[in-house]
Amino acid sequence: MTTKHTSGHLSLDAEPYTYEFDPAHTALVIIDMQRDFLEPGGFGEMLGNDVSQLRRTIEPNKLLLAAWRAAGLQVIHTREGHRPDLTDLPPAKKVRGRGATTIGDAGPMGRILVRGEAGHDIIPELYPLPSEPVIDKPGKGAFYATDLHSILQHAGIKHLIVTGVTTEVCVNTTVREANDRGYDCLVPEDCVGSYFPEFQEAGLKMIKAQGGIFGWVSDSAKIISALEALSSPTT
Ligand code: TIU
Repeated sequence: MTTKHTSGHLSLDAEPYTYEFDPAHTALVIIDMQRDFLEPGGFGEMLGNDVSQLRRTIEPNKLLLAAWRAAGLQVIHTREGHRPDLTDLPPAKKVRGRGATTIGDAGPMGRILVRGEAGHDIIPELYPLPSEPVIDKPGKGAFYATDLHSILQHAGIKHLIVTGVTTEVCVNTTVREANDRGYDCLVPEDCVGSYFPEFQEAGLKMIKAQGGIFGWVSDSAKIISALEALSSPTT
């Protein structure tokens, strides 16, 4: 059940307990919904991963993004990737995995995880509007070596709804970074995905364990109905 709390303040069912937020001070942060991670024939699939595990998040993210935009709230997108000259690519990251094809090499949709290449860009279903900041991040966390914290601070943001891929890698790292910087993070479980079902489950459990050690877990339908309560208050 979703309730309208007080003017501008919403609360919704979440684990480990009710999540309370003021939408005007809350950003929807969509992590790395990039073609190379999600599309058949991309880098993720080339590594042997099952992209359908991630693709099930597209529709719920579309609905949540549409509701968030309709309410006029802050949206931020991120992309994992590197400069074309790879000067921001740590050598350790370049060689990790000992793959024949690694970051910066020619891949199925251009150079892998290089800014400006087709595979690096966000999938068309969730494409950013010109007014929505896109954070290009060289790491797994969205705060490391980016201006995300400044952008959020200038916009007065205190709460983050974090969606995207992958649950245990870039979403988890970003939620941990955000938590340490004082943001209250909510993760809608249907809007985050992992190539590995066991990591999807564990990645969500880690966030909400120990009284919400890093944040809260809920789902997109609850967030959308909370927003509807905001736009049509009953009393
Ligand atoms: N965005 C993100 O999670 N990047 C990754 O590399 N994820 C993997 O699961 N490999």
